[in-house]
Amino acid sequence: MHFTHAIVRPPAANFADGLTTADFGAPDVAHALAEHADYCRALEGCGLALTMLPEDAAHPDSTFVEDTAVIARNVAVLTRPGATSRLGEATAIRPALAARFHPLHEITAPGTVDGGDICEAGTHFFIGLSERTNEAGGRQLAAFLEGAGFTAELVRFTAGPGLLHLKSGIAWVGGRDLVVMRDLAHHPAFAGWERLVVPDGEAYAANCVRVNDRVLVPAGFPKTAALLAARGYKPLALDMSEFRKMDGGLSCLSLRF
Ligand code: CIR
Repeated sequence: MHFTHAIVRPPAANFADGLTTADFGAPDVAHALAEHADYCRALEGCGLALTMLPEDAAHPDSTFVEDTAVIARNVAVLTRPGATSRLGEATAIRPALAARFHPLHEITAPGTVDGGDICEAGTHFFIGLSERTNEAGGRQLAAFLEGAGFTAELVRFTAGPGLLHLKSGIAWVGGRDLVVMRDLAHHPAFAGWERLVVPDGEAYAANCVRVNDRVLVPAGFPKTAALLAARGYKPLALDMSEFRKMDGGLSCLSLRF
């Protein structure tokens, strides 16, 4: 897997009006912009060329671009986000995707999919069924992926605090290696995979992202960084404090391809 591009969108001034279940207080937008800029620099440092979309105050959660599409090599699917306030984000990002991907598939009603529920693991896809991604949406997505030569499976899990999306609790980092939060470690879908279980107190760090030769990890979770390093990966820590306040993690801030 080698990425050359990413699409990002900085948080808008009303970022704090987005959806959240976290109990860490309101985000500071100036701080969030600084963290976003560091994130962008990190992606560039990994060799990615960035497409920076403009801030979109019509959608306070729009910095979490990952939820609006699923992109895998030769297939791109515009999602239909599961939260009503986020539905328009797919429409807003469509031109940027349509300019690059032909065909651009899309999830249609009654299906809903948030990209954060979709975990690519090499040629296999775990499609989490959450409060945002429903079975109709999951099946539509699986059909697009299978049509492009991938395998896919629906993964039912219990979403809850700290586990908004499947990828809030799991990340594929390479080969057969999955980073998982303890609550998901024994889920039958992941049997047969090598599970690197995030140490107690560091569940948020399960949302890490392999980007070429680095693994982006949230700063402040040193045991997870050490776990990855011991396995031969090269972790790169990034501050995520303001995005965490809005239930966001590292993967949500970009669409990588
Ligand atoms: C939401 O609730 O939709 C946003 N506040 C957070 C979305 C995070 N996205 C992701 O994990 N892929």
